[in-house]
Amino acid sequence: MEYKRVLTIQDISCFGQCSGTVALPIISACGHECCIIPSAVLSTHTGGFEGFTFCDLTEELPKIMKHWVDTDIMFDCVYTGYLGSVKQIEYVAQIMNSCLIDGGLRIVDPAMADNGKLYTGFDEKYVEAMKWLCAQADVILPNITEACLLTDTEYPDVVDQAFVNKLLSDLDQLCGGCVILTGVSFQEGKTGVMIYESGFCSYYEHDYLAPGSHGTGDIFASAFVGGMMNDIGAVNAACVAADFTVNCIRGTRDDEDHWYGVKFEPQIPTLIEMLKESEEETAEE
Ligand code: PXL
Repeated sequence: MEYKRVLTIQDISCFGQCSGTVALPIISACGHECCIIPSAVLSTHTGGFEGFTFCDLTEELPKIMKHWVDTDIMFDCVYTGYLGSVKQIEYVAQIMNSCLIDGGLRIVDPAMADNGKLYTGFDEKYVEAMKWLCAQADVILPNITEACLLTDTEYPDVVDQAFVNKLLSDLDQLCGGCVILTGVSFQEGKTGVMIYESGFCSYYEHDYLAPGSHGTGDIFASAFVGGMMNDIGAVNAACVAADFTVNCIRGTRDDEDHWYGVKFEPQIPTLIEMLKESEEETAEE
């Protein structure tokens, strides 16, 4: 496996196990250098805490980029998660254009909504800017809610195969790269991930563990990025990331005091094991 350098751009929520504090350890554990541009620093994430602090770092983004361009610091992959504003999205696109090596990967998790609703603080203008960023990405990782927002589709009461097919085709029109659609459930007790790449569609179904916990989208995306950097391909990376995320939720859900996030750390050895197996299988093919 080649050692890669990944840049993740997202916030640091100092407490709460999401975004930057999840991406850094997971991508590092997958064997790669993980650098971060924190888009903001919050005392906690915004999902369930009151009175959190928020320090916006938008104007740091172009300054950091300029220093890196002057110093010739380049990346194999830029992976973006939760961002705070339209301006940040514009800066992120500039960073991707300036700091990626030739053939470097742009992976965009349009983290802005779930369960049919935008997260606190996001609006229609942000959604429009996120469509623009996704159009430049090699891989996008929306959940069903985000996919609906990105394609101007009404959030459905029931998800069926015809609905998902139309959503994927609209996302493909938008992005043109690889689409990883999460939270695709066709039966009770199960959910899954749909991978659409070069006209081919794969579905990986796994257990649905209620209630869905905070930060699981970031855990999935970070493990997916780790898998992609290990060259196992989008389908295998999505399957490994899904299994890892399910393990993390399973290891947390009996602990009521841990409502704010999931305990991903104890599952890291199994993530490394799964990646190794997948790499060996990929090498045999
Ligand atoms: O997990 C996404 C996320 C990241 N960062 C912050 C959040 C959220 C989701 O609510 O509030 C600050």
